[in-house]
Amino acid sequence: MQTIAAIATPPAQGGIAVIRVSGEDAVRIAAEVFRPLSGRSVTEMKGYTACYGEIFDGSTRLDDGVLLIYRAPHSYTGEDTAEISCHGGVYAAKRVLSACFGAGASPAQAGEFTKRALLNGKMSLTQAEAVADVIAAQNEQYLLCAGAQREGALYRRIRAYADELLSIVTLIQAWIDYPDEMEDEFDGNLEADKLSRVIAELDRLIASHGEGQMLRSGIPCAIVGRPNVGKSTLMNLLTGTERSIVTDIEGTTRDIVEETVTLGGVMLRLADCAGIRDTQDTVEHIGVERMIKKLGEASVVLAVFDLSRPLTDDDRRLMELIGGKRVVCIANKSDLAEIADVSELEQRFGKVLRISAKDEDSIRVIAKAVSEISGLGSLDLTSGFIANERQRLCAEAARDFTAQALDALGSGMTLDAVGIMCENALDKLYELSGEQVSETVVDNVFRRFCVGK
Ligand SMILES: Nc1nc2c(ncn2[C@@H]2O[C@H](COP(=O)(O)OP(=O)(O)OP(=O)(O)O)[C@@H](O)[C@H]2O)c(=O)[nH]1
Ligand SMILES: [Mg+2]
Repeated sequence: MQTIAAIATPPAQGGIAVIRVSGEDAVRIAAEVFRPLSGRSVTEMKGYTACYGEIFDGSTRLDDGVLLIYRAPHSYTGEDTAEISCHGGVYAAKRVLSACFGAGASPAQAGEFTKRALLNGKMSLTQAEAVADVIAAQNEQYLLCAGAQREGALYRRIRAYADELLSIVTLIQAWIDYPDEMEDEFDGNLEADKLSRVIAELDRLIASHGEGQMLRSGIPCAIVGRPNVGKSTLMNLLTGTERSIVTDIEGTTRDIVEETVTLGGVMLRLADCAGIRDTQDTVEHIGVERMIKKLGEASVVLAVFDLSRPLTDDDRRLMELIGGKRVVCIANKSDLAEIADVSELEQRFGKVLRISAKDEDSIRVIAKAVSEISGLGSLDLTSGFIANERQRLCAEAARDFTAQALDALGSGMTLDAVGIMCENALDKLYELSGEQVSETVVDNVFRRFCVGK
């Protein structure tokens, strides 16, 4: 396999840039471009050793930096690898890379280092995919889950289901080969129980896809209510910014203002919307329409009411609009005299949070409620989850084949047929884990990676 090279750090100015070279000729190429100041020989450097020196392109000195050597198979890719750290200038890094090309390296494709790690048995496909998830993580919770996935959590989970199916297939095979001896061994009810268990587990796994997506990108969360109840004040409190304009004029917010925050360990994609009311104002009317659309997309709704005034028909229209949603009911302006009939809100929502959007302590109260209502605060995906579309499609197909196997068993079809359905399900699980997967699928996975990873 050719020796490849790429810049592993982002194409921006920074403290250092790292140029990664991997393959049979990695150490020779490093020796050509890097001269240790100590005079030691690069080709004799052991794995996991580093040295300081100068970087050259032919006779041109480019920079000074550090060379780190990994020896196969003890490297990320499983191949000999050299990492040259130079000063973090965009041009400096590009020049060091071109010096490596000059010494015989080929440009790495997107994700090619990780692809080689996969091909060299350093990790499974789901572990390789998790590398992209660790890189994409923007909050603590997702980082922990992606980290567990990287350690093989999903792989282990799939293996457990595959082992269960395999035990059924093996039993059926034995029954077909030795029907007389196996007559007492095969208990249809027992095998049906096993299949039902696998189906339930796969259903749980498939559901983890949506949860994982929410952890990764944040929960879409709309802040709604009639004009002037304090939605934008709340938005600013939760984001710790002055993103939304606040005035005492009704209909201040028209366009949707969006910001991402982490509350109670849960990442929220907050959308501050126009206040709901009938209006002749063309611009505000469009704002209300956008609010209704945003409400449709929201998984969690922060419904804001004004404690200091009686509830109105617009409040009641809102209550109808958010029926069926996960709602945190917020009775705002608790610093003023309570005029609104809170029992009406309590009847509708059960729990009502009396807060003031001008009081910092309200953040904690709302964070707790959001964490509870979304169910994500306590969600633990560290036992593995479905992280992307490829995995979801495989898991769904495996689930459907297992359900067909269970139907076949229940409806008295031949055990042969049951066995074939189980084998189909197994194939899908092996595709999911990457143990049985086409080159095209693998290429597609790594195409989404960045160059240098
Ligand atoms: N006393 C008091 N006033 C508040 C509180 N929250 C908001 N306000 C005031 O209520 C008025 C309206 O606040 P906004 O945040 O602009 O209300 P809004 O719901 O975004 O209004 P629209 O954008 O018009 O829909 C402003 O004068 C705020 O200062 C609160 O907790 N207590
Ligand atoms: Mg507003």
